[in-house]
Amino acid sequence: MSGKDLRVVVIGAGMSGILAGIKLLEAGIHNFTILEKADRIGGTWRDNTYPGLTCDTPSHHYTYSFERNPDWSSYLPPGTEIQAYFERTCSKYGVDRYIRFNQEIASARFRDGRWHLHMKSGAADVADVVIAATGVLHHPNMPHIEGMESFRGRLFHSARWDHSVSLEGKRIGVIGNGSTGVQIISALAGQAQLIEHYVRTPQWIMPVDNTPYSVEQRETFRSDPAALQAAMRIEEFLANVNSYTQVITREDMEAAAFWKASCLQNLEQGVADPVLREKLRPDHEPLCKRLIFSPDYYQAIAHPRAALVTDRITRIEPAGIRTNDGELHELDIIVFATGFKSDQFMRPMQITGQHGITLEDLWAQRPKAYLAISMPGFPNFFMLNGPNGPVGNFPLIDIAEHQWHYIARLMERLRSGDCSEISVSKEALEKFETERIAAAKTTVWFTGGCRSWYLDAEGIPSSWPWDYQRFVAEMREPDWSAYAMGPPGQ
Ligand code: NA7
Repeated sequence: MSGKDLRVVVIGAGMSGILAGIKLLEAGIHNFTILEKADRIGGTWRDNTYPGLTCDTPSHHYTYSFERNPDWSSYLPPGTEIQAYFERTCSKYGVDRYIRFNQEIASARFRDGRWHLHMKSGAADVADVVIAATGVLHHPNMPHIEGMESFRGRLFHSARWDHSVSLEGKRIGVIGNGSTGVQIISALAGQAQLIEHYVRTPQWIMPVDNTPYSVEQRETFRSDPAALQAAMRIEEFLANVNSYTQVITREDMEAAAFWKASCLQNLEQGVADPVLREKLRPDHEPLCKRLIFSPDYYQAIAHPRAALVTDRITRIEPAGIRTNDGELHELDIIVFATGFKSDQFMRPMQITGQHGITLEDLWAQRPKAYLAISMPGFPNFFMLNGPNGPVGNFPLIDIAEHQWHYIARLMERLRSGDCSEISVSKEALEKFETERIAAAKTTVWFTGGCRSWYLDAEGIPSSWPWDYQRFVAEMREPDWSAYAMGPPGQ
């Protein structure tokens, strides 16, 4: 890219925002700032510090393609290693100099051809291009349970873990059994005096071998890129990410049978107690919810000082949780592993585009963006991992890299002076949304008989509903006929 000196603001210094910084520098764009509301980089890996935190996609795939990491300690590495990877990479590529911390944006308004940003700190900025890299699972979902304010012990969300609280000798209740709840139970069973797992909907659990890589293995990955590539192919095969996506999008019955059989065998063989096994048996199709990979949850929940609670929570009382069988479960700590509001993205930021259109107007029914990247009336405002973006179980880091390539092509038009403003047309977004929703209704997220964070308020899956190959092809080059462009720039 060369030409007009664009001023770019990136929102967020998590995985996608750091990627944007690296790629801007690579393209010779130095006139940019990354605005980060917290005081550290890392996004989800900064916010989540709960015991047992790991990635749920294979480690060697959870890196930027240009910065592989031979040193991961295991197949599903702990969160601290991932946070360290991003900190290291951010500073290695010189991106840290471009980040301004403690700058939460209150509003962004498009006026006279540029974006005017106002921070809660009172600071302001003006940009030609805004890249929102604000993350998908970022806003904790804290359901209100009657009486929760009255609890005498400590109560917090998994993404706001209170490390000042000692777990020793404590009775801990964990609500929720997504990847987070399962990882916490696996880590704490046997450590606490008692750990109770409150499960509303049993989940399918895929077994995974998470044996640490040996020193020799890591040395080989370091010295021999071909060995690392080979390990990645094995990881890919084990995680079967491609077949996973095919099941979701194409109702590939053979692949579906593989996933179902593996999870079922894990349940049958992994849980000896028949009563516990039946309580843990899901009533929906595997993959309807994001599949959980765990090497040890079934052992953990069978621990003598662990308990599965499937009775409904009726209320929280000063001493603990009351369930609908009338029992009071006395607890010292309650952890809400209740997931995230996956429809928030840049909100609560007030974003106003052309002719006074606001993000709330455009997203009144549901968050939407053409290819998860561009919105009509919001010129030169592009998103990484925007609405309806996740592709099957593919690591979001890989998705962001493809999206960046596409955004860079849009920015080239601005930089060359071909046009001064670029955003998808209303018609192109509507056509895209109609096709996306129709395809989404054929996926297992919709047909599989469950609710999950993949579904929006109307029950429509908020994901890329086609296969990975189509996603990659779409990201190669914009279909320029989908875009409305302002007059040539100077
Ligand atoms: P998830 O996967 O959204 O899981 C949230 C869990 O919390 C799930 O088991 C929910 O049960 C449960 N939940 C939510 N609200 C309630 C209430 N009110 N009462 C009882 N239980 C509740 O979030 P995670 O943090 O585990 O994982 C998010 C992603 O991060 C994951 O997919 C990976 O990609 C990494 P439900 O199933 O709705 O009955």
